[in-house]
Order: sequence, then structure tokens, then C-alpha cells
Amino acid sequence: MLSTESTEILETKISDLMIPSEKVAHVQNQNPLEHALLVLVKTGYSAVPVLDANFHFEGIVSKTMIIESILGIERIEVEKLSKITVSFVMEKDVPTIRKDDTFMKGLKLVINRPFVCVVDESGYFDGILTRRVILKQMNRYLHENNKKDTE
Ligand code: 2BA
Repeated sequence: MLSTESTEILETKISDLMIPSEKVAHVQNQNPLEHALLVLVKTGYSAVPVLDANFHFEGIVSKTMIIESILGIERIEVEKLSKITVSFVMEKDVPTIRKDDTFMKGLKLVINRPFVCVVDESGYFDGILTRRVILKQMNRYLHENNKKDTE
């Protein structure tokens, strides 16, 4: 049988697991690609959230999306980095999650992506839920159940 603690883990709210917005590197949709590339390279992340000027979630931009957008037929067109804005290359159609959703919804969403953005009902960006945090929680859950089975 599942222990009370292990079922509680599955019901943990996203608000208790997410990285809050103030600790998340992000770019704005009107930033030129060169700024976004600088943020991605300096932070070491492969992708970060894109917000509007009012902190509403707009999409995700990655190093790969930026590099692909400046690939010419014979060369990399570096000059485009200052001319194109993030809004033209970012991925807009991405799922989001709410602060009061539970662990189980987060688990399903990070199967296909390394992080999912936490957004409120008006589109305001609250933070991100990473695959790392979900795996840590999953690890705790498996240990709890393993302990229970051997008791
Ligand atoms: P990636 O940048 O592809 O990073 C994959 C994993 O590599 C991360 O998994 C983390 O375990 C490690 N990692 C990468 N850069 C790191 C750094 N600067 N410091 C510490 N660890 C680092 P997760 O932690 O599960 O993150 C999943 C994805 O969420 C990351 O993918 C990144 O796109 C995004 N992310 C995580 N934390 C972020 C933050 N504070 N700001 C913006 N984006 C973040």
C-alpha cells in the first residue's frame, strides 16, 4: 500500500516546486536576437522564457532557434542578429501550467520538454517548473515506497 507521505508527494502543488520568476533568466519579445543569444550563452541555458514588457508569458526561445534563423545558403548571416527580434523566432505554441496544479500534471508536461512555464489566469509569468525538480520529487516518492515495502 502507498504511504500517506508518498501520496502527499504526488499532490504537491506546483507553487511549492517552481523556480520563482525573479530567479529565472528571461528575454523580452522585442529584444534583438543578439541580446537573447548573449543571455543564453552567459547563463549556460539552452532555452529561456520570452515575456512582454508587462511580464506576460509569450513563448520560449532557444540557441538552436536563433542559429537556425541566421543560417544562409552559404554562410551564417551574423548581421541578422541585430535586425531580427525574438518575437520572430520564438516558439509560441507551448503548454503552460498553473501554480495550483499538482505534481502529476507537471510530470506529464516535462516528459517532452526540459521545463514548463508557470503562468496565472491573466497570462502573467510566475516562474518555471524544471525536469530536475520533478525528477528529485519522483526520486523521493520511489524511496518512500521502497522503504514502506521493506518494512
Ligand atoms: P538546459 O539549459 O538544457 O539544462 C539542462 C540541465 O542542465 C538543467 O536541468 C540543469 O540540471 C543543468 N544546468 C544547465 N545549466 C545550468 C546552470 N547554469 N546552473 C545549474 N544547472 C544547470 P533543469 O534544472 O531541469 O532545467 C531544465 C531547463 O530549464 C534548462 O535546460 C533551461 O532551459 C531551463 N532553466 C532552468 N533553470 C533556469 C533559470 N534559472 N532561468 C532560465 N531557464 C532555466
